[in-house]
Amino acid sequence: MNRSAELIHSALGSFRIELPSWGFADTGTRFGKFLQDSAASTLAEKFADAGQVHSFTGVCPTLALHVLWDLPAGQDLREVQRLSSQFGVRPGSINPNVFQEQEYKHGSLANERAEVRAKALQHILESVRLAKELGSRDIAPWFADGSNYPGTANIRRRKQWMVEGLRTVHQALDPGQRLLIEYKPFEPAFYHSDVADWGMALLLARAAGPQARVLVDTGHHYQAQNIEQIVAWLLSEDMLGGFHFNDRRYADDDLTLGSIDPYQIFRIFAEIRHCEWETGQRADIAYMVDQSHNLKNKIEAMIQTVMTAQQLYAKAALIEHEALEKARNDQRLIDAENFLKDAFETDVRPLVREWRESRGLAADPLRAFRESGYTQRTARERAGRKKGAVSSYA
Ligand code: RM4
Ligand code: MN
Ligand code: MN
Repeated sequence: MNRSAELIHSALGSFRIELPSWGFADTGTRFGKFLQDSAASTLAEKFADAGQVHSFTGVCPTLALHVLWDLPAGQDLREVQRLSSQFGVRPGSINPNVFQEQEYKHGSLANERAEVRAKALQHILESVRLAKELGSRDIAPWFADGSNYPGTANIRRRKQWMVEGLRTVHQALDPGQRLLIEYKPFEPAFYHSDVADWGMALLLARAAGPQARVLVDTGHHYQAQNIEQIVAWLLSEDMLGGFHFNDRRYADDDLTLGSIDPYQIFRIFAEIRHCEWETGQRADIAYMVDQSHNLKNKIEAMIQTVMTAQQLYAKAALIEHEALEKARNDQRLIDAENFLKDAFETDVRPLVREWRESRGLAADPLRAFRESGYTQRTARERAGRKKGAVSSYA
């Protein structure tokens, strides 16, 4: 095997990507949903669809679950375990939902009303319990908390409530578990968001306790923000817990990873790989997709995303770190930059295909999935049942 093949095989060998259960259901924009006959509407269907992505790509062994949508009160967890073994996909991160119910109009853990804060806290604690029972490591809350008009919120007081809530959640964690704190600058709140950026998430994670980390959703940044610098800083603070992968043109668009700016994702991977090269250790980062495909076939879009992530990760694996570091130290700017560009511009697809074949996987997972006829079959089986029954954010 030549050096490039070795680098790519070893990088892809340990690169796993979690899938979001909500990416298989009918979701939409705030203007409406476009329904697909083959979309999943039950937890069993979501596990089945995720199982398809995993069986064709071989790298997606876990499924992120949203508590309200997937694990409503009374859900028999043995049934979840049964689906998990039937479809070969384990429950992944547990995502509390403290943004959908009426009470959360003015926020959850940062709400002015003690009874709403208590309700949100109970829900997140229940999520921790579910995670323990399902053997999930990460609890990943995202907070819609914020306000729409200047002067209407005591920002410092709300920050303190957020700290108090997260500390209590942290106390409930088992030793191996982690609390991942996701940030987002705006939407649904349009004046201030209580957890608006990585600095706020970092401070909250630090205040919560040693098992808390920051979660970076690639779509949750302002235009032109240097996400790889954020990643580098979080890595250097040992505070990067995980990613939600997607792409964006304008805001939190949930477009397919790499569809708009593949170099951005590559640069993120380049920072991670460089840090791993320096420390000689794999960074403990949970990679996950957070995309809802309103127009594309959901399973195909998920496979396309996984293939894109693998290609960009494989490109980053080709970076010559030692030579790059030397060029940096010698201030040879063009050489240093070209170490990135050369890796990025390499067509890694033949080597990625070769890696798949060496694992007994389909060389082209998208094509293999299409040829399986799964979409046509599920469209027939699932069409006609009550649509829109599944709750979602659309
Ligand atoms: C948010 C955020 C969360 C996701 C919700 C549905 O914008 O990305 O991770 O759980 O959407
Ligand atoms: Mn997200
Ligand atoms: Mn989002």
